[in-house]
Amino acid sequence: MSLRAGLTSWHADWTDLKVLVVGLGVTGFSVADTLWELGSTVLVTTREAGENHRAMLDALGVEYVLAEDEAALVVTANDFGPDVVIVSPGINPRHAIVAWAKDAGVPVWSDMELAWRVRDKVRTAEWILITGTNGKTTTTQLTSHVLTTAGFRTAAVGNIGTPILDAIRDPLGFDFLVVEISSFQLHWLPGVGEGALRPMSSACLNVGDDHLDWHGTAAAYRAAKGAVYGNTRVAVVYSKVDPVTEALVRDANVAEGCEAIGFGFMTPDTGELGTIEGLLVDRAFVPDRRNTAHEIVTVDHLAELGFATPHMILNILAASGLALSVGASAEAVAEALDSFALDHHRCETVAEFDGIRWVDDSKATNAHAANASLRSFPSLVWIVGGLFKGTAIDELVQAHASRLRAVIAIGLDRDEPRRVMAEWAPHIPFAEISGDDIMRQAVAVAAEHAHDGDTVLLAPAAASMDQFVDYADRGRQFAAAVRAHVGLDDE
Ligand code: UMA
Repeated sequence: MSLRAGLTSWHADWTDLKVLVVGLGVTGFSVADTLWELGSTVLVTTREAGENHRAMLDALGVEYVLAEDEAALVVTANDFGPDVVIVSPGINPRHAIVAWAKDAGVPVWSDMELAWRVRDKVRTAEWILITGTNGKTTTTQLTSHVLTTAGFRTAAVGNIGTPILDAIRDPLGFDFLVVEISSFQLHWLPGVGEGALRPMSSACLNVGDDHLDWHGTAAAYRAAKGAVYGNTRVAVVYSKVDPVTEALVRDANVAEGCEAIGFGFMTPDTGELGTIEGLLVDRAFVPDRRNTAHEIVTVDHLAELGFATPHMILNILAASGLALSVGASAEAVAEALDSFALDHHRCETVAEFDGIRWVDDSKATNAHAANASLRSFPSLVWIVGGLFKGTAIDELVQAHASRLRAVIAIGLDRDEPRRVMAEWAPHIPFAEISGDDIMRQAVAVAAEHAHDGDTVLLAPAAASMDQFVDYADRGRQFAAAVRAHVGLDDE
C-alpha cells in the first residue's frame, strides 16, 4: 500500500496508518507516543531500550520488538508491512531497514517530518532551524532566550535534548520553536513535497568534519547541513568566516523573497551583521541599512559577561540575525545577553590555582569545536581523546603545536593521537592514560607539565561514550579531579 496524500495536519485522519518506529530512545518514544495519540497502528523496533521507555510503551499498549540485529529487524518490518518507517537520528543511512524500505517503496521519515506535518495541533508556531558543527546548542539557547525576552512564547527543541514532538503537543502551544537540528535529522528531510519543512529563518553556523562514520563521506555530511536552508521564507543566515556555509546558501532552494544574511567579524555591508570598532552591529534589519548600522552590544560588555571569545561572538551574531529577522529588537538581544548563562562543560573555567587555569570544554566532541577552544589560550596542556568518529586531528596539532606544552591522551582509540603527535609534534611531551580513574590520572599528569600562566584544557575533539556516560559525565569527572587536585571541596 502506498502512503496516502494529505497527512499534513494533526486533525487529518491518521487512524488507518501503520507506522514502524525504529529506535527507542527519546526520539523513538516521542514518535510512538504521538502516533498513539493520533490513533495510528504503531510497532516500535529497537536494538535495545531503557526500562523507562519500555514501561511507558507497556502503559500505552504500544507494541515493541527488541531486534538483536538488522536482519531480524527487516524480518519484523516485512511481517508488519508499514506504510511509513520513522527512524531515530542514530539510525544511519546504511542500516538494513533503509535498504528494505527503499526496495519496498516505503517512505522513511524523521521525527522532524512527522512534527512538521502535525504542527497545527494547538496553534502553528513559526520554526527557526539552527545547525552547524559547533556552537549550535548555545546559539539555539540564545536565540530562544532573546525571543522569550522579546515577549514571545518560545521553546528550544530538537538535538538540544527535547524532542520536537513534545513541544508540538504542549497544551498552550508556542509562537516560535527554535530547533537545533543535527546532520542526522537533516539527512532525512525531503526538499520538496508535503513533508518538506518551510522554516521562517534558518542558519548553518559552520561546517567542519564530524560524524563521518554516520554519513559515510564529508560531502554527504556537508550536503545534509545544507538542507537546513531548504524552503526558508524570511532569512537564511550564514557565516562570512566559513565559506562552506556561504556555498550552501548559494545552492539552497529558498522561498521567493528570502534574504541571505551574512555574519562575521568584518565591517558589515548592507544586509550583514558584523563588528565596527568594538561594537557588534546590525546592518541587515535597521530601517535605513544602506546608510546606518545599529549597535547591538559592545565587545567590552561581552567581556564582562564572559562572552568575548571569538566563537561566542559569532554565536551571538548568528542568534541576533535570526531573532531580528523574525521580529525581535536589538534592545531585546542586549537585554537577553545580560541574563544568559552558558551551559556547563563549554569552555568553563573550573579552577585557577598557582597561576594555572583549568578549563572544561568536554562539549568539544569534534575537532572543529576543539580548534575553537585551543585558539582561545596562549599556552596549553591539552587533554584529548575518545571516539574520533572517523575524523582526523592532524590540523589541530599542526595549527596549535607552538603553544602546546604537553598533550595527554585519554579514550580507548589511541592510534589517532599517537599517529598525529609522532607525525607533527614528536618534540612535545605526550602521555597516555590507561586503567581506572582516568581523569584523576590525567589531571595529575597535566599538573606535572603545567607552568604559571598555562591553561590545562580538556577539549577532547572526540565523543565520550568509550569511557564515560556522555560528555557531561566526562566534564564532571574532570572538574571533580581538578577540584581534588587543587584542594577544593567537591560540592
Ligand atoms: N538504535 C537501534 N539501531 C541503531 C542505532 C540505534 O536500534 O543502529 C536504537 C538504540 O538502541 C536506542 C535508540 O535507537 O534505543 C537511540 O536512538 P538515538 O541514538 O537516535 O537517540 P535518541 O535518544 O533518540 O536521541 C536523539 C539524538 N541522538 C543522536 O543523534 C545520536 C540526541 O542528540 C537528541 O538530543 C535527541 O534525539 C532529541 O532530538 C544527541 C547527539 O549526540 C545529544 N547528537 C549528535 C551531536 O550533537 O553531535 C548529532
